[in-house]
Amino acid sequence: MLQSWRWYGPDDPVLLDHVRQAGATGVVTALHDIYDGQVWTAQAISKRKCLIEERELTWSVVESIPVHRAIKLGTADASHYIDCYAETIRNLAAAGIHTICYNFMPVVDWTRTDLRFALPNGGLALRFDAIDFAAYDLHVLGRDDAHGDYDEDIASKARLRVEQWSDDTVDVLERTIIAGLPGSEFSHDRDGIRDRIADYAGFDADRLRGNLIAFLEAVVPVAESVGARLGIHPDDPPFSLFGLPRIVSCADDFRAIFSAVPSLANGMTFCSGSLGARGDNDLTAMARAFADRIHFAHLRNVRRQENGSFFESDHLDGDVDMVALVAVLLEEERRRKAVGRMDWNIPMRPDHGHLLLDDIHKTTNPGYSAIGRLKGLAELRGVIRALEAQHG
Ligand code: DNO
Repeated sequence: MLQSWRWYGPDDPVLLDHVRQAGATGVVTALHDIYDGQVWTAQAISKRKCLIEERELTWSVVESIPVHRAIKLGTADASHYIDCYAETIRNLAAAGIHTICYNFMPVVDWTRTDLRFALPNGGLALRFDAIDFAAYDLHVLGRDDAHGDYDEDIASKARLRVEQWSDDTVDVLERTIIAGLPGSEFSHDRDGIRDRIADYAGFDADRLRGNLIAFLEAVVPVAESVGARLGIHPDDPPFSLFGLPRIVSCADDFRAIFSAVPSLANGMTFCSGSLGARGDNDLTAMARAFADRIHFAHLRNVRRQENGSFFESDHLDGDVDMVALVAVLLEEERRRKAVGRMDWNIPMRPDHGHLLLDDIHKTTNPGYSAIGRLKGLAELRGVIRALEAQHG
């Protein structure tokens, strides 16, 4: 596997020199300052690529080219933004960058409620608490119709929860949920998110899926023609938030996406932490079923808790059978090599890491501190080495 590392660009407190020390050779990055659907020009791409290559690293994956909300909503200007997207794919491919991760989550990208959840060993992890989320949605945001989206048990726990909150608690939680975690395409305030949610009035999963398929029908042929591969990232968490449809959460969702646009350029980012937050997702089976379309892997673990809550556990310990998953990915690499696929070396990155040691007191991007990921990568590398050794 191609060992990679997410880097947020020149402002990332974790430097490319640190990436080298971690032993990764691939860099996963994006032009994060271009988030409004504009074309990434050849010059801007080349500037970023040079920074990476100066450190003797390779820009292995783009994470992400944001999909403009006009495309998700299917508004009249969608085709303009689809053209821009296609142009960006062409420009990246011309620079030799062929693997592109993106998501199709409405309004919010990845979402947590707690960025400093204390682990028994003193480290800190990211966590999603379903009751905190419901309490925020029902009682702070006060979203219209929210009551219809929670069962009575969750709603009554949420009612008790909100009574215990101070103004500060609400402030921190609100920022955590809606201000956008690193790499998110969106940052909202309370009124802003109400408006964005209202944009989706009358949307169900089929309508959102229809817009995803229209997007793929336009951009997948472009990707295929320039040798690029698109890997859709699963919803994180893989269930509805704010009553909005999520359509990339389980095996059936992926099947629908792939059968609508069968080209292998229409693939997935296999994010074990996102998919693993749902007990009914069998990750090993999903990796086997979609192996030939896995263009990128995010390797991370989760421990599921009551009511749909979860926290990010150690990379090898949690509800995801990481060893079994890596074994499927390595088997797929051998299969690709045997059939002569050029993209046999699947890029992976240690996804997220705990706050550990000195990092606890530093300012880092949540989930993307150096030491926690260093540990994660080292553990995963050990698994890869040991499994590879079994095959000579
Ligand atoms: C979080 C990331 C996501 C991911 C996007 C892909 O850590 O995995 O922000 O980059 O959803 O578009």
